[in-house]
Amino acid sequence: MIERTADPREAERFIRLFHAENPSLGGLYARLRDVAREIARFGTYTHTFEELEFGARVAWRNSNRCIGRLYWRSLKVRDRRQVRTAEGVALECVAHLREATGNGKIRPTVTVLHPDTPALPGPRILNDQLIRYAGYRTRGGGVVGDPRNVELTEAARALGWPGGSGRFDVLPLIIQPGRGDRLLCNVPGDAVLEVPLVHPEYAWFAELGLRWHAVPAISDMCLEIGGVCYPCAPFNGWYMGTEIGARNLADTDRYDQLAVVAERLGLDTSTERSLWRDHALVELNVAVLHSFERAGVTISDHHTESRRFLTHLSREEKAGRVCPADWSWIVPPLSGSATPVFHRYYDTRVLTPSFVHHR
Ligand code: HEM
Ligand code: NRG
Repeated sequence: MIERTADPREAERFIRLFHAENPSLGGLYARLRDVAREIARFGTYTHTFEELEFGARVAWRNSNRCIGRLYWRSLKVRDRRQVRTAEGVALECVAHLREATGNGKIRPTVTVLHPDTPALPGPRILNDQLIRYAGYRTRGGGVVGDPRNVELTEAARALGWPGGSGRFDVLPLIIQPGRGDRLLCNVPGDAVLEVPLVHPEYAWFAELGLRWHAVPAISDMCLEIGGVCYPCAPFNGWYMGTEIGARNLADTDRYDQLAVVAERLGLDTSTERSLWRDHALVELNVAVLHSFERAGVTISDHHTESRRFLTHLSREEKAGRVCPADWSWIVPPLSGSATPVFHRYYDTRVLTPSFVHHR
């Protein structure tokens, strides 16, 4: 739902959940009464910081597509609910990146900006992540950069971004405030940590000129807590290597590097049966993990992250909860069957609080 008024039943369900999981708090009935009154008068209500923090953490816990949920309790919640101007949102996004990136030891973080209210929608970020590489259409019908971001690049240009010509040009943020015009904001270079990709054995790999940013920060999902919608709540964890090595740099509709890598490896690309794609995928993924580690940037491999996820599942079961998951997203895109998450099914329930795609 994209209601700007808070559904009182959702609010009650959330407040009950918060108190059920934090039994030492007390005061459930007084809080339920206050929330009901607030909604009746204003059409919405304000979460306490503790409710917000719990709600955001549980939204991560409820992310069916996320393999990285073991550390859901340690999510750092930056409460910036008073911020609603485009300039304010831009500053907070940059501050978020700086804090979450640290010196490479990445901290899972969410920044919560102004919610939707009956009076006014909250601000929104048009970029699907805080850091995205431009994709420029060429005359020949190809793309320089990330083909996934061609539309976003064109939207930035239409708003006056001069653009560049590189394969890894960081796009500006496009911020839509609740009222008024969109704002274009360049992300300062020192807020964007990047890792140049090298291979532990093949010196030529560096010549491919590949790189990736350290922090995946999803910025276009709505954080829904107890009937309140926070449309601007960018969050990040760290990368699992396959996201970069098996998808972003490998997919044919992304950077499409498998043939390039296979050729440099001297593989026989004239027949599928040489499994040149598979071989190139592995070397590309080795390079990603090696390069991040060498740069001191947090990253995990899919075997470790799969094991952690199963630990998370059993912890959740012990806590008496179901841990819903979407097999098609949880299983890594490389060596799926060599990871333990492949060999079972999951509960597919959809729970709230949650991060949802409204766009
Ligand atoms: C999806 C890993 C932290 C929420 C994913 C995916 C991976 C992943 C591999 C699938 C992405 C894809 O296939 O494109 C991790 C790792 C983390 C982490 C290694 C390290 C700490 C977080 C945090 C949050 C989160 C902190 C929220 C607070 C989500 C959500 C999705 C997702 C909502 C689905 C995104 C979508 O629908 O496009 N995660 N994650 N994750 N993760 Fe995590
Ligand atoms: N596959 C996307 C990122 C999706 C979310 N992945 C995470 N999230 N690791 C990509 O940019 O490759 N996170 O919050 O850590």
